[in-house]
Amino acid sequence: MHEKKIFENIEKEVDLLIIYNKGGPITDLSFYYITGLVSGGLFEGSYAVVHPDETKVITSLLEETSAKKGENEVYIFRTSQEREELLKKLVGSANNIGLNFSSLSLEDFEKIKKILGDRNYVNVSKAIMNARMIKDEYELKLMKEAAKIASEVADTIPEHFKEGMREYELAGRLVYEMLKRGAEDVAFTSIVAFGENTAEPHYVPGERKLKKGDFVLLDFGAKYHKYNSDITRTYVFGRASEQQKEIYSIVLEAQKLGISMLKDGVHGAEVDAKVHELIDSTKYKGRMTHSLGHGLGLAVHDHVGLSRNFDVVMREGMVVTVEPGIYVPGVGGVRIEDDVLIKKNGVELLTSAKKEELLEIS
Ligand SMILES: [Mn+2]
Repeated sequence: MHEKKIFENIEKEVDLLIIYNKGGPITDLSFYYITGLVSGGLFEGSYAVVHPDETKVITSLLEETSAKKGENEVYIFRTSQEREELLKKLVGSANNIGLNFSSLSLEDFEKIKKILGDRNYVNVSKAIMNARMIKDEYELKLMKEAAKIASEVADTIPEHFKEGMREYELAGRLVYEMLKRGAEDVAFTSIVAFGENTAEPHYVPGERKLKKGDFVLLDFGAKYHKYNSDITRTYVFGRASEQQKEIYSIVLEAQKLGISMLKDGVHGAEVDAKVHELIDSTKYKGRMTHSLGHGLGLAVHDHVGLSRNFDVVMREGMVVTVEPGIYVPGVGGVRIEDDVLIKKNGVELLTSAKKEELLEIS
């Protein structure tokens, strides 16, 4: 589906690409990207043989129906020997073979070499990622749906806050509410933190019970046709203290600053630095302990986004998260996260849940 775009990004001489999708835990998401097979099917142990103008898929009998829903030529194998023969046949005499070494194990590379013999193997992972970073209309349609599901859940989930409920209980509700709205899966393990636990940016939900005056931090996302959304909202159960309101308003201001700076051509590192500067100018200096955001797409952390450690120039069609936070150990933390599409002169917000004031849920 994106063959031409990928080949345009390849700098060396390459005749064709072989994408091998072993399946969990070494799933190659680029297999779905290139074949466009995003609406069902796992395609474990499948190959895509990619030319600038077409892709051929080698997959097993059990994926036949799913594979034939796509626009690729499909070849079915019944045994691993048949799979090897098909690969050999479809590759033919091509000598310069592009491989995606960011998602190919050494073992599977050795296997390909054994099947095809001595040829010129070229790493094309960067070219694939450069193509994946710029989303097209079809991808954006799926990402907008994933974002819409997450936004609706963020707006309605407070109805389910109950004194004494445990974090994992609310996490279960989050998952249910996303799937109920058409998500095929969650994008990642949801972060549900109450009270002092909100100070841990990557907290995993546990037994902590909800009590009055707690911060409630929810970081979650929906997966829709293999594309992800990622949203964070922070609420207070009961009445908010002055300090809670203060932290929230600084984080909101920081997020607005970040979003207002983003457009085609801007350096991600600069945006991240400015947002950290704002937070460091308050009494919460040093309390934003992570980068401002990451690229989003088929992977939740698709590519580097807004980070001082690795600069990425924003380009029209990129989708990044903007998620500043302040974390005070022993007290709690606030993070506000939205997914934004970079445009020529600004951004379009994909997530839309309310955030203008700290919601006090009673
Ligand atoms: Mn995120």
